[in-house]
Amino acid sequence: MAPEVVLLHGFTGPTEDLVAAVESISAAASFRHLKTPGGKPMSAAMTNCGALGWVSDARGYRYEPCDPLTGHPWPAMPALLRDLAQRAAAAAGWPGFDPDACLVNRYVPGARMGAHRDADERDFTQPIVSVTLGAAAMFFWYGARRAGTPLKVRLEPGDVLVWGGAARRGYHGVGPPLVAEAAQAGPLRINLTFRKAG
Ligand SMILES: O=C(O)CCC(=O)C(=O)O
Ligand SMILES: [Mn+2]
Repeated sequence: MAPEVVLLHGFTGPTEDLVAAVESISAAASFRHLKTPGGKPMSAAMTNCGALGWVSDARGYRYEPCDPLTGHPWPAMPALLRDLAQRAAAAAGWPGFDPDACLVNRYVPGARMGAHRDADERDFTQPIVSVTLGAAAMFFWYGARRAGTPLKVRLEPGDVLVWGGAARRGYHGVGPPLVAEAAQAGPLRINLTFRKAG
């Protein structure tokens, strides 16, 4: 898509088992609408699995080992998901990826994520691996600056997008689920992003 931003079209194969894994994660750590440090609720609902989970509240953005809603550790990262992330990273040119965090975003019709960069992790030598399930959406890649006309790509369920190296801190965002075209999959889009956070 851009230097060091690699689209692996259809990489996951059938997605039913991945969706079932997400359901087991959200049964233990439910989807919630986090607030930005400024107090605005985010339109995507989210949860986490893995040793660390990303949270946002009035104290800022950070990773936490426990779910603030329950006080319990985040659900473990299912082997199916970890393995998928490792294979995708290797296929995109980053062998040896060992994610310790997986953010799970859920987008209902109209929900989106504005331009931002993933910058709360410690290790920027490791890539981001992003998996689309459910419905398709347009993904926007801005690159080094949050300005100008982004590159656009339509992410289909089963697609995996990997970015790393000089692109690791690139600005990106995503539009709402493409509902009209998602009759088969239902209107929800689920996105998994795997990171080496700690
Ligand atoms: O849903 C997406 O495709 C992007 C999600 C994302 O950028 C994030 O969780 O930081
Ligand atoms: Mn992001």
